[in-house]
This record gives sequence, structure tokens and C-alpha cells, in this order.
Amino acid sequence: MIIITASLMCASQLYLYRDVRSLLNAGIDMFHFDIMDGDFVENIALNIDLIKELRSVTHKKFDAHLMVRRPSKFISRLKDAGVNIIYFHIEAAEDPHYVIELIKREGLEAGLVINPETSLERIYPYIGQIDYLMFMTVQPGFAGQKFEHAVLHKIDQLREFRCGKNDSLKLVADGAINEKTLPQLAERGVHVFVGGSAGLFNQEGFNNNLEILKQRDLMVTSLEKK
Ligand code: S6P
Ligand code: MG
Repeated sequence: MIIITASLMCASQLYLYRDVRSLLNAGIDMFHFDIMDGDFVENIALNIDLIKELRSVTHKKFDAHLMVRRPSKFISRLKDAGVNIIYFHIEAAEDPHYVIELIKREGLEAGLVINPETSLERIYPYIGQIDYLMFMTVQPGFAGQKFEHAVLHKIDQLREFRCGKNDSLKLVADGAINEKTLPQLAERGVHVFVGGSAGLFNQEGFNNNLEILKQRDLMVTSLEKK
């Protein structure tokens, strides 16, 4: 079964608590926190104190997606705030081995993120060390963008490379996830999906949207069995 993590950057910032409660009632699996420093990307987003407050509302897993130049600066504070998984970008300015090590030392799960135009070879040296690999399927920084179809080839390329290297690695996709894009990713082995404005935070409501997204995965699974 796939996992949907709700991108709280796409929630109503005014009625954030209301949205979190509704997502929990609808059966959301996880919560996704985009952290932006206004330098790595041209936007500023969510605050670590907010994560800490929301931690008292739910035991669901929290994942933090760091779109910052120096991810190492935030790891221990994110741990204290109650985050379980930290993703950082391969394009960030620090040594990935060092950052992964810091995340693991805090007892957290570590994930690398790769932008649509970055070549997959850059993550090869770290594949054995990480728990998650997240593919950006839009440009990082903003919600509401178009799905980047070329990323699908990159995921195919990974399948050829990874064979036997890290069997427990989980693939994640972030950006423009909806009923059309999710099956194309799920059939390529993506297991965790970031729900944003395209497929989760829209007029249809969380209950309907979650059901639609999960059904699309079941369709892929049953086709694979034929
Ligand atoms: C983008 C960020 C994402 C967005 C999400 C938006 O920089 O990492 O987590 O919040 O992708 O979803 P959508 O459906 O508007 O593209
Ligand atoms: Mg994100």
C-alpha cells in the first residue's frame, strides 16, 4: 500500500490546525514540512516551532524536506521538534556523507532529494546509506506547478542501477501528485507520495482525494498481477 504525506505548505495557513484535524480524520498517513531558507529556493516556508506544536496533536510520522543551503544546521532542532525523516537536496552545498551521518546519529531516517534537471549519477555514491530517495517532479520552492514528465525516465534509470544495492530504499515523489501522475510513478516503484494542491488540497475534500489516490495505486497493483 502506498503512503500519502500531506504537504502542509499547501494547507490553509490561517486554519492549519483545522486542516490537520481533517486530514487525520480522513486517514492521512504522514505530514510533510517544507523548510525553505529563501536562498536555496526563492521562497521562505515553514517554521520549526510550528512542527513542535503540531507534534502534540498526532503520533503520525513527520517528514521535513530541507530546501536550504546548509542542512546540517537544522538537524538537531528538527529532531527536538519531533521530525522522524529528514530529506535534504543533493544540490545543497554540504558533503552528503556528512549530513546523512548527522541525521543517522540523531536516530532519524535519512533521505536525499534530487531536482528534475540533476543527473541521477550524483546520488550513486550515497545510495547504500539512505532510507529514502525523493524525486522532485516539479521545481522546488512553490506549489501549483506542472508535472515534469522527464523525471519518469530518471526513475527507470534508477531501477537499472540500484539492483541489489539497497533493497530497503524507498522512493518518494514530490510535486503535482494527482490521480493521473500517481499511477505512472507507482508502476515504477514509487511508494511515498507528497500530496499538495494538485491532488489533496483542492475542492474535492480530503476524504475523496485520499480515496482516489489510494485507488489509483490499487489499479496499478492489480494490473501488475495480470
Ligand atoms: C515544493 C515542495 C512541495 C510542495 C508540493 C506542492 O517545493 O517541496 O512539497 O509543497 O509539491 O504540491 P503541488 O501539488 O502543488 O505541486
Ligand atoms: Mg516538499
